[in-house]
Amino acid sequence: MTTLPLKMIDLPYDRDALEPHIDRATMCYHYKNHYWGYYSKFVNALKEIGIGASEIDLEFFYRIDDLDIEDSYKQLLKNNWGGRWNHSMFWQWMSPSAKLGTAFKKILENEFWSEESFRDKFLSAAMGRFGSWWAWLVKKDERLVIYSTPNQDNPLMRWDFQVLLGVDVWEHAYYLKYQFRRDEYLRNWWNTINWERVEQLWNGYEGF
Ligand code: MN3
Repeated sequence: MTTLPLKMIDLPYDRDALEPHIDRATMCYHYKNHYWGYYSKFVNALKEIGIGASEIDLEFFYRIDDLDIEDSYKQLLKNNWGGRWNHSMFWQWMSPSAKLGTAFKKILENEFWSEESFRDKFLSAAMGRFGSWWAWLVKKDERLVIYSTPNQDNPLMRWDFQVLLGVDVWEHAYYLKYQFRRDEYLRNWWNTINWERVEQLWNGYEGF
């Protein structure tokens, strides 16, 4: 069992490094308040129910339902494990500099015909739910599939797929700068995608 470090990851760039697409104020709030909130609630819930950090691995999701605890604790663990994992990955799915490399561009074109058509499909999944959610690109049987999941859920909770890319479509991810203009946020976020990380994940990289 590979245990996951029970800590917040540092932002791999400065708070203003993704300007003008993601502004400094949003980055500060998102990281310090929201990410911290998921992390601390998860850690506190573990303490309250007496689960040690050494028992936390990627399969922990699947075991939550079998734990001998109250249902409200199960939901609390899922929400905050999800929030913590999703955001830990999200910070690394953005970069001030990474570009789509030739190798992964070919893989995208194989599945979606062109980078533009992939972008349109991914962004329409990211636009298309009610409430708060995430949109995902996953690797399933050597192919690329787009999903979205509500709340802080993610594909790991239901399927054993390699998650390659995800975008936070909660209002807190864009409201300070974009207000209700979710589509503008998503189109600008597109310019921040860390394709290098996406390609590493496609190639089997596991980790934070
Ligand atoms: Mn968020």
